[in-house]
Amino acid sequence: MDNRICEILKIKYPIFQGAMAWIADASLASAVSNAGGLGIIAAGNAPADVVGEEIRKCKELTDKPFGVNIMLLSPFVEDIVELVCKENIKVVTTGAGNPSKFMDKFKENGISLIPVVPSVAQAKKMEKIGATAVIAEGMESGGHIGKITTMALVPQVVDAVEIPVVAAGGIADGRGMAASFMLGAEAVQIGTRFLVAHECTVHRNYKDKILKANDLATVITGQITGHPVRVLKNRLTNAFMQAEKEEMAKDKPDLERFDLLGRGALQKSVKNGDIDNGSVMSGQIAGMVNKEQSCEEIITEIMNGFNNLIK
Ligand code: TUI
Repeated sequence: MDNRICEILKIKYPIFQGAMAWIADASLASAVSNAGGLGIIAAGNAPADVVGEEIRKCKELTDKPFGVNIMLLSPFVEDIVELVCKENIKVVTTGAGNPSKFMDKFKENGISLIPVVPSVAQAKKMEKIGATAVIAEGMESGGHIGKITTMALVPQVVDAVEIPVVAAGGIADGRGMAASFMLGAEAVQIGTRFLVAHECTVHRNYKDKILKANDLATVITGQITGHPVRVLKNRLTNAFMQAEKEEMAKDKPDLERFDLLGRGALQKSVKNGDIDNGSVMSGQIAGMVNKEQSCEEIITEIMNGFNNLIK
């Protein structure tokens, strides 16, 4: 395949695995990389020793390229930047903020930076500081999201920058990938479909909730805190929505209330399987994700669908 992303990153297929915090570990990332995509270990909010262990495991499980995602709101962000340099990681994606202050460090260490951008302005900024590519992530995605849809964001970012654009948000099969390429993207990032991969170590209950979800199953919480997050509806989101309604009606909203509600919520669902009181992050495409497969089967199916459509 004649593709800038594949050439630069030395991967077979232009498919990135979404960096899902607490979920995207060595098991998932190595399986995606072994299948020809780009596996990505999510640092999330984890300390450097935990992430370091996953990186070392991943190196044992694959000899193919893989990346690390740095979640810029993490309290350990500086340590994670040091870690990726020390571990000789070749590609870093970032999310939930502006990675500019780490760019010199990435350049010194020969790391390709591919940040998630939620807007055209942010994409231009990233190109200017020397990003290798950008991930234009629409608000169909699970987790922390921007304000624009993939359909509207991708072509505007493609027109605004020369570097390759990776489309993310609402993509789970060959049709979504082909549509993204029609918008000018040169790769896609897929999260939700990989949640139910055999190699994904997320709790059984989380997988079942994704498999059962329909098109209307997600909701956005946390608008009031400035960190909107797309999750599957459950008892926690009902409590969150109720609290948002109450606090919005006040002159001085109590934002600490949301900190308390959200604290540890992702680990609850991912690790303990508490999908009622935990945060079950998922993209809007969950309604279409209804079978469990290996990463290799997922990638082969997506590429076959894509190639047939492009032909
Ligand atoms: O980062 C994500 N998705 C995530 S991170 C995450 S962990 C978390 N949990 C609770 C609250 C917050 C985070 C779960 N899902 N996607 C990439 C993404 N990046 N979406 C939006 C952005 C973004 C937003 C603002 C990127 C850059 C940006 O720039 C603002 C600035 O500082 O200039």
